[in-house]
Amino acid sequence: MRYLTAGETHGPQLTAIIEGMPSNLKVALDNINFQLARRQKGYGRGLRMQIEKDTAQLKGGVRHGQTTGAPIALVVENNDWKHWTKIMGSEPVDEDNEGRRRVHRPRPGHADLNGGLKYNQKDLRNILERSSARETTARVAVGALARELLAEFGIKVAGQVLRIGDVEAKRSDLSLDELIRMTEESPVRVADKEAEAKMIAAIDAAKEDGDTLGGIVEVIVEGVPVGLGSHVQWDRKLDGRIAQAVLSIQAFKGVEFGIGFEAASLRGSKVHDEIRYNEEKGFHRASNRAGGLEGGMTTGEPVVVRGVMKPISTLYKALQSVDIDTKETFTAQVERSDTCAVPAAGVIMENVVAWEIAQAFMEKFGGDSIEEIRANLANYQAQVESY
Ligand code: EPS
Repeated sequence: MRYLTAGETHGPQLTAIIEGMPSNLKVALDNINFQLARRQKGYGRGLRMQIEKDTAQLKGGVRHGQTTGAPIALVVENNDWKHWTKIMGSEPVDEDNEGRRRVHRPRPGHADLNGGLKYNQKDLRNILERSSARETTARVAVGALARELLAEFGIKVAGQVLRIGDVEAKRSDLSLDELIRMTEESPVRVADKEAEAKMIAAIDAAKEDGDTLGGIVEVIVEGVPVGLGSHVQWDRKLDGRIAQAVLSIQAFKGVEFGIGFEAASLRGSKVHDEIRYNEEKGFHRASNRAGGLEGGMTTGEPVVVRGVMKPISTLYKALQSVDIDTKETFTAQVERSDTCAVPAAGVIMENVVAWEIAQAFMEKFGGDSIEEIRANLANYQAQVESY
């Protein structure tokens, strides 16, 4: 399976084409829209989220609520487009710099300057419009489709925020369903109520100071069969592929699995997961410090992956930069921005991880229809059980 997205943050719409989804998968638009709505929530978002009410439209590949096996075309319109039709239209315009909303002052921390240099663009809007995290709307919609596929085979995805700024949440040993229930109710997607209040206060304080906050989010995938991904070639290792997907989310700077970076300071005896066997569970692990992946393959334990998001780069408390026309130093002016998008980033991460798992699942059990995949999976499960 593969997909591409297109579209600008203030353009008419975001578009995704998804190739390789099997036929006969039930697709409920409500489930896609539910994921889109989750991405728009979260304490600390700015004014743009009051303008957008993201809803997906399926323009190909789905008929009468089921996939046909044809490429799926998916569209999410930007409500803000009506304010930008001239500025962002595809037709030539006579407007001056101001009319075009030309950007010549690159914002530190964004793609503006290196993108402008690379693509030889003197209007940095041509970079920022596409580098914007608005693009994640399309990726969440694609991930929502992947979740439908995974759900068909009992695979569940959940996420939680573990840190915002200097406030850390306590990790709990809630069941996945309980974790989903708790985080869904929380404005910062955290299960630890004490940390929740402190996180909200930290976001308020950063906003007051014209500053922004980053954090850490965790995604857990349960029900994944053993053996997705492969040790035999570097680009088939599933942990590497998930890491790439996570780091491709705007503003993400780090990724870890299981105990992750903590492994650097522990002895091997405190890091590796001992192997056990019993009739009921078959082969399994005594612990899951590896985060569900060894040798680039799933172990059958839950996949546990965390991502680090840096604070949003657009600050009201402006940073210094250099004008590309005059080469003079200036202090950036900001019209609107989010203070903290970590809760939303958690939703995005759930959905990009879901896609990677679904893609590896399709490589292993791939068939053209859900029925064919079901038979392939059952055959493999029987092989694993009798091993
Ligand atoms: C973003 C800047 C803001 C965010 C936007 C991402 O948009 P604007 O410049 O229009 O105020 O609101 O996020 C979204 C629109 C979204 O849907 O998440 C940026 O520069 O990346």
